[in-house]
Amino acid sequence: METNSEKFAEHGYLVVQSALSESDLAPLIAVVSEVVDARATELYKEGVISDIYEEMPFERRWHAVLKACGRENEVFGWHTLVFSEALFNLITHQKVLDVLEHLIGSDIQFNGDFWVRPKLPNEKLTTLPWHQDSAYMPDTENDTHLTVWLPLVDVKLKNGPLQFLPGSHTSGLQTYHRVPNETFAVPVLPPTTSSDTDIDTLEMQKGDLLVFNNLVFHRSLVNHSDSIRWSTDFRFSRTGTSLNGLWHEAIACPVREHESEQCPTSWQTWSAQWETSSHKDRFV
Ligand SMILES: O=C(O)CCC(=O)C(=O)O
Repeated sequence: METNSEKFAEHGYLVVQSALSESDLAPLIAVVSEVVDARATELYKEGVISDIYEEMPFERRWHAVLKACGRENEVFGWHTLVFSEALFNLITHQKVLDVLEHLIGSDIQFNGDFWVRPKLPNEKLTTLPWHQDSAYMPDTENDTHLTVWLPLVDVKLKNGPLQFLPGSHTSGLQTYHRVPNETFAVPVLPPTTSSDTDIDTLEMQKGDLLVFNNLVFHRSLVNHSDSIRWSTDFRFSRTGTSLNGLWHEAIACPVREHESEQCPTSWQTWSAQWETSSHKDRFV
C-alpha cells in the first residue's frame, strides 16, 4: 500500500483525516469569533446595524453582520486580525508538524504566511481560479513550500471545497498574467483536464488536514450554501530554504528541529518578532 509520503509525491497534496480534534481547533475559532464580535459591536455602536447577532453560530454570524450593513468582505483573508497565541499553537501543533516531518524531514520552518478565510456565500472574492501557489510567491518554484489547510467547518460540495489536479505539480511553474476582474493572476494556459475525473474535489470534515505543495494546481469553488466556509492555512518549508524577501519573511521562524526534537520558537519569541517588525502594520 502507498504510504502518505508516496501519495504526496505522486499527487502533490495529501489529506490526513481526523488529524486534529475539536479541542485543537477551538482556541483559534474562539479568536475568530472574538474578532467578529468586536466588529459587530463596533458597527452597532456606530449605528450601522441594529442587532449584533450574538446568538448566531460561528458559520453564520459574520455573514449576517455584513448583510445587515449592506457590505461584503473587503479582503479574501484575515491576517493581522487573528494574530494570537491560539494561532501560534496551531501552526506549531505537534500533530501538524508530525505530518510535515514525514514529507520534508525534521528541520522545519514556518514561512510566516498565515490566513483565516471567511468564504462567504456566493462570493467572487474568495472563489479562486486554477493556480499554483508559487505564482503568488516570487522565486519559490525551485524549492518545496508546503501549505497546511485546515477547515474550521465541514466542507461539502455545496459550500465551496478546494479542487486539485493530482500530479499537476510535475510540469513546473506555468506562466501567469493578470486579467480584468480577477483579483489573482491566472495561468496563461489553464491546465487541461481530459475529463472531470481528473479533478479531485476535497470534501473534508473539520479536523482533517490538507497539505499541498507550491506547484500543484488547485482552485476554490463558489460557496453555494447559506453559511460561511471558514478555513485557515499556513506555509512551511525546510529550515534554511530561502524565502527570497517574501512579504512575510520577517515573521518566519523555525518550528521543529532535528537535534532537540522540539519547537525552537516560543510564542513569546514569535510575538516579540512580530512586534519589532513592520510586518504587523501591513495587513488586516
Ligand atoms: O482557502 C481557499 O479557499 C483557497 C486557498 C488556496 O487556494 C491557497 O491557499 O492557495
